[in-house]
Amino acid sequence: MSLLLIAKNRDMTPLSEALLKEDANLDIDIWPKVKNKDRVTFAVCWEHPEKVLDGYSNLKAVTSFGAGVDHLLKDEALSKSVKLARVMIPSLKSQMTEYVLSAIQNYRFNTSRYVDQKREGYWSKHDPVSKEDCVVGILGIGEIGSAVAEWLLVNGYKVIGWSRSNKNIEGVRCFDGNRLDEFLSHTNILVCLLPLTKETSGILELEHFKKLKQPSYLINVARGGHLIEEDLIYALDTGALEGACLDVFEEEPLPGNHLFWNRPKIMITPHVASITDPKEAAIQIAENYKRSLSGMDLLNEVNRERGY
Ligand code: NDP
Ligand code: OXD
Repeated sequence: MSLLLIAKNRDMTPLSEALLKEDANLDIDIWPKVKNKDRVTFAVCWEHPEKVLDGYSNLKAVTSFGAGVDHLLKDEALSKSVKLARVMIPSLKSQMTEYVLSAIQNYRFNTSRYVDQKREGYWSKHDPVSKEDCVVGILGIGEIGSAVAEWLLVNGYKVIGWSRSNKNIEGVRCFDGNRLDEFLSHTNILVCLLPLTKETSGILELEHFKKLKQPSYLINVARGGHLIEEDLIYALDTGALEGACLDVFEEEPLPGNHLFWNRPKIMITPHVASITDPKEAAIQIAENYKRSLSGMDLLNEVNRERGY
């Protein structure tokens, strides 16, 4: 029995080392070097190449190396009998809370305008956006969204949340799936922390931007597929949105000729809002490997029907 680690753009050696610290007897392969496909029963995947999981007939379970599982669910080579899981560890939440808070503060205090002005040697003051005009609406108030909400509350922001099922989080007014328009009408800063599914794909669209409370700003830290890119440009040009901070994109890396690069109102980071720590993740992955061998439910198992 062996574990296979597959990632296109990430070195999986630190994860392999951390897994061996958890259990020195593990037999681990790092793709593309695979000793014996038939021995592989468990795989860890991050942005794996298409069809790379073809031909692993003894695969019992696959875990994403991150919180999102959209890359696993769209892989048709994965049989429905293979269990799916994701990594959910405290540092994924704490990094995201810091990222979202700093994106909000950058917007409020005009940080990117001052960076542009410095480049041009130009001195001009801009009023900060008041906290009262910064009601933060979190789309997807799950594991990460609720941690972000709590941290923003501690920092004095008013926070509201939207999720499929109703939630009861102290200090956060929550709206269930049927009340999206109401949620949007109370939101200035829209933060997307939804999983990418059939229902949530394209949710960041013009009709929804127009329903936001003014002034409004967008932070997308979930997936590029949530955003209709041309709607963002239109919303920025027509004033429906003041600006946006984007960490994720339909195509990553964002192509060099993409029109987002030349838009001063769009802040861009290269999918770094929250990065899985291999040492912390190894504990959960080693446990899930053992569980998969004995046919138990996995930690943070994915519900294929819901898509997350
Ligand atoms: P969770 O599964 O814990 O939470 C998802 C939330 O979205 C839940 O509240 C869920 O509602 C809600 N939701 C799902 N579908 C719908 C729907 N159709 N309508 C309304 N609400 C819906 O996810 P996480 O918080 O762990 O992560 C969210 C996403 O963040 C990940 O899928 C990933 O794409 C992204 N991410 C990005 C990172 C980055 O570096 N940029 C890092 C980590 C994650 P309910 O509670 O009712 O089920
Ligand atoms: C994740 C991510 O899903 O990094 O964990 O995007």
